[in-house]
Amino acid sequence: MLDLLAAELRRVRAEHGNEAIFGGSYGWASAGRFHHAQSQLHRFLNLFGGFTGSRNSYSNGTSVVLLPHVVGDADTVLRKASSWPTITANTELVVAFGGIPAKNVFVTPGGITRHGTPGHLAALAERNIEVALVSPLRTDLPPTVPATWYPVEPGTDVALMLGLAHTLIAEGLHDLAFLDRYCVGFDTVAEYLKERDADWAAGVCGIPADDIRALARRMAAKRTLVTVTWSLQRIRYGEQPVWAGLLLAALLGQIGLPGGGFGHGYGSMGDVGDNGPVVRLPHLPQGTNPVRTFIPVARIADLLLNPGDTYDYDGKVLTYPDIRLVYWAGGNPFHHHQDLARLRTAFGRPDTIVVHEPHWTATARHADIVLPATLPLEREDFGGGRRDTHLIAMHRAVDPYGEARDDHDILAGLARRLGFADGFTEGRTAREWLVHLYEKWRTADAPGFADFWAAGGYQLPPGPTDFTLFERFRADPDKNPLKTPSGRIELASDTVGGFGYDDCPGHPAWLEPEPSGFPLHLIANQPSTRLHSQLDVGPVSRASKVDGREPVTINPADAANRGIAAGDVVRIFNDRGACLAGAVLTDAIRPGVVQLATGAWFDPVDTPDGVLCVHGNPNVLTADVPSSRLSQGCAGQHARVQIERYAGTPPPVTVTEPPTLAPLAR
Ligand code: PGD
Repeated sequence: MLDLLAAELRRVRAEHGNEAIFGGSYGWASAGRFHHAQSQLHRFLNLFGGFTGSRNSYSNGTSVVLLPHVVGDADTVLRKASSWPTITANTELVVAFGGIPAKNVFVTPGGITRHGTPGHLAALAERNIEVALVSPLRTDLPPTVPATWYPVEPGTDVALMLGLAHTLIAEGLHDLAFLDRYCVGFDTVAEYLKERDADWAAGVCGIPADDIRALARRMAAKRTLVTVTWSLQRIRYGEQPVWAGLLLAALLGQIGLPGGGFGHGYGSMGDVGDNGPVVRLPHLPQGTNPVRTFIPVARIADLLLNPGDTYDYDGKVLTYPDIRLVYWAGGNPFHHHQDLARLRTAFGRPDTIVVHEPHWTATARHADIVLPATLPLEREDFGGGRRDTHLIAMHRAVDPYGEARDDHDILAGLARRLGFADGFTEGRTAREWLVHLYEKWRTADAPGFADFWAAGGYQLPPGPTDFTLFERFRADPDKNPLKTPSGRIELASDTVGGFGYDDCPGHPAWLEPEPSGFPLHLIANQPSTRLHSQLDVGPVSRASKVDGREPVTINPADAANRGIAAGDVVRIFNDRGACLAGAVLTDAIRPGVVQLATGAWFDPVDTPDGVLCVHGNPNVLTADVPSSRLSQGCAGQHARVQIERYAGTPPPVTVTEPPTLAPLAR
């Protein structure tokens, strides 16, 4: 198989050039730093002459394009706003747009040693810190944290934020001195806000105007942290909730004060708000990609379907190259991408699709060549994430299953056939790489590799926690300006406005949703029983299924209107496709809203009405549209749908069994 693949890589490079190889290979892969599948693949493809790559992430790909224009540096807001201990010591009111969903905080890329967020959430409750939960789902905050629930209509947080902002200004509660010294663009937004009072906001977001005004007054009276989850930017016009949340915090004048201001992603990932040391852990060098072409990551189907087409991105006009070979290791696009029927068509276009996978995921099933990869328990590695307390020695627990090999070994075998084995492996086995990377990384205080490995890990020394950027800016904005054109927080941006994008104007704005003929609002959020689609066939995830299908949460009133009872198999559909799911009824969801987590392995059946996923993957329903022309981010968090009780015997779920394979022609 590797001979065949080496020949195909050579052919594509010779006939079409390295640009025709798409190696973005987006995905989480699994814990462990050396065997990180994308790092291995990118090192390999760089040595092969390069590849068309991808930028940003499905997690926060909209924010990371917007924030540099607004605060100069996305990382400032994403990872260096108030730390959890600072919040629990100083904050009096947390206004949590999207909540702080505890289910998301047990992971970080590379692994995580200790789980701090649940303890910090408990501390919020112990210290009687007021929490305003703004979400259609009550489950976006653990039930143990007392909160006032504002069950906002999905996708209307911006209207609520603007209504709050209007109240602050109308009642003279905004901090003019702060706005003057640290921000630009206040006059522009103040003019825009004139028409957007609390009554207007109430009509859009469904929260009573009196409640909006009362919340604004409490925000001005207390040390207030405004937080916005990453899920809120994973929608059409996803820049707006982030920018409007920042505007709200700027009006309060508390940015740079301990426990006040703005935060983004508490509850979106385990390391946000963590005050562990900032340490670069050992990692595999990837080399340099000589090919310059790339896509914003969520444009994968457009890339494959529309070679030669142009599109906007962050003030530039880019062109899709003509992709002939797709190489994926450590990701599951048939889980993470939107409009899976369209993605299926797109995957039919390149000459060859290659996938490394430990499991028979839908992506593996759509590939021409599948190379079985090992799981972390079958290999040796280092584990540890950003701001972690330990570097963990990940010992092999079991031998590799069947013919599975490490991504590194697969790629080393290919590199040998292609004539650059020495460049790829540098003459080292995987174990020798671990020793080499560790010894190169360790300081005098850390034990040698043998002792580190025998001890099972190493406790990292304390280091700078680096939470001071906004504090330094606040202390002296002339000496410590932000990296924006003005050096200040840009409440209105001439740069963004100058791009002329109708779907992302030059200041935070309410943009009307596109009309839909489907009555219910679907939230396709992160699951609580697995990481994305990983181990969906494992016992924890399977125990949560209803009749073997992904549970869909429905308000009892919506269920009753449709004759749906708890435990029924339901069909969720719109004009892009349909899926089956198992009904779970609860009052903890706003009426008119249904929730179906991502990650059920795509199990398609072709029907006269189009594709039906019998297992419950919401990405058959989500639209493959960008958040905006600015960021081209993923907009998969929401979709409009209808639901009905499934009449008759539902088709069985088959994706949990390996596919039947025809013998390989020799
Ligand atoms: P995973 O299920 O983690 O999803 O998308 P992502 O592709 O990261 O896929 C990782 C795959 O890597 C798994 O199939 C796993 O088996 C495989 N794998 C694990 N370890 C290894 C290894 O060592 N080697 C190899 N070769 N393979 C390995 C996640 C993405 O989904 C993200 S980050 C977000 S935030 C998005 N969220 C949403 C959303 O909110 N709503 C919708 N509708 N869609 C989303 N998609 C996005």
